[in-house]
Amino acid sequence: MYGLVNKAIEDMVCSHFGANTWKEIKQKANLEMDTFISMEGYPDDVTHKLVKAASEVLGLSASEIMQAFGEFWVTYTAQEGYGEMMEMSGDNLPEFLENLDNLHARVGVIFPQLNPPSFDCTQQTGEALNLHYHSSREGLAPMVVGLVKGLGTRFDTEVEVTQTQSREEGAEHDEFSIKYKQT
Ligand code: 1DX
Repeated sequence: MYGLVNKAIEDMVCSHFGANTWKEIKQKANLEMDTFISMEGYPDDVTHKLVKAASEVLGLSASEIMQAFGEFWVTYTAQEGYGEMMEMSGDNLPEFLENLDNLHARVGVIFPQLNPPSFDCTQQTGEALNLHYHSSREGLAPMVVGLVKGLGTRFDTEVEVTQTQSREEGAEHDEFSIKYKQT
């Protein structure tokens, strides 16, 4: 994944727990590199090692960290140069989710090492939808829960996310039932 992802993890840990805790996590992860360049590609393993080390140091499950990270990602990217792109992608939760593949397509033109997931919305009503998540990466469903919650905060929308299909349990892809109400 692009270094932007690892930098976002660093920023999240530092803002909540401080630079010393981050140092400890980085040491535990035992990485080749000391800093990350946003626009450079890194093996997914680097991100996995960071999440595993953070989980050990902070005493939180990997799934809790990934969910918190999903929420963090929405505000982080809006602040770190991708605010305009986020604004172009929708004015409300369902619209943004519908536009995610377009957002990734635009990023992918400029950053060809992007390996984007794909999102589909079905059974859409004014207050609910089913979100289908296809990714070549495994284990990121908890992050998607956090991403949707982060979008809820972004759009002042109360949101309830329930995973209804799981690839870990043999389904072909992950699926989420999303209920929402703009306040
Ligand atoms: F609900 O399943 C809301 O590296 C959502 O594979 C979901 O392959 C917002 F410059 C710049 C760059 C860089 C911008 F090249 C990424 F560095 C992308 C900014 C998306 C904002 C996907 C990150 C692939 C890296 C799913 C989890 C990963 C998608 C991560 C969240 C808006 C983003 O993001 C999976 C990679 C951006 C960029 C957004 C993602 C890669 C998302 C969302 N994805 C890199």
